[in-house]
Amino acid sequence: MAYAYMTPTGATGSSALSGDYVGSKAIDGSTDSAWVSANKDAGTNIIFDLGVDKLIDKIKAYVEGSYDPEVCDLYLSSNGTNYTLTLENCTFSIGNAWNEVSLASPAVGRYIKLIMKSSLYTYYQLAEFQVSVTAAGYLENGTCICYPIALDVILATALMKWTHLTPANTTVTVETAVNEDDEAVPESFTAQTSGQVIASLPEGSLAGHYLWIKITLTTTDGAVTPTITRLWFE
Ligand SMILES: [Ca+2]
Repeated sequence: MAYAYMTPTGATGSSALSGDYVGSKAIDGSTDSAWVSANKDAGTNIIFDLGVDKLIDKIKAYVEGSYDPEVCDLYLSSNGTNYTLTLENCTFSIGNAWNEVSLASPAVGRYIKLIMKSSLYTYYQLAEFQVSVTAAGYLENGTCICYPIALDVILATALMKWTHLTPANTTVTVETAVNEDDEAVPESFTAQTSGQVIASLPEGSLAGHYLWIKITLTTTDGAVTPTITRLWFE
């Protein structure tokens, strides 16, 4: 999983002290130029555009020492309209140096809105802003639990099999559970091996018992996901 810092492709401040301090000054590659807001009015913000959705794990900002510490809330959006509060009280506490701030966990967004909350100076300021990203594709681990299947003698003796595709940094886990309630998801599942009989079979009669299958797809790479291509009994 390769995260790398990128400079956003666009930056728009909700206000600017003058034409010399517009939002784009925060992404022009120079720490000598900066976005500076016209005031410290509530809601003052700067919105960065990454061009496309990215999986974001960190940001870093360069602020002047006289503004340090500068505190803001970080919001993410994929469409530029609906924003989600992702990190509260994001603090840039090192003036005249890069401040790196990690998100609690990687999150997806194209637009990053920083709503400024406090600074030591009369205005808000950002000299440069970068975002640590990787491709946004398959973002989270996922679990699917199938609708329960009524157990019978044939199912109990059949071999449970599946085929899957697991690119690097991905895994597929299949587990089974058996209970006597076709509406209550079992609390615990047992690891299942392809080509084996159902691992979680109870002792004795199978009448009134139900089989549940839980599949977990795991990826630590934002760009690829594993796939279950087929699952069957024979
Ligand atoms: Ca700059």
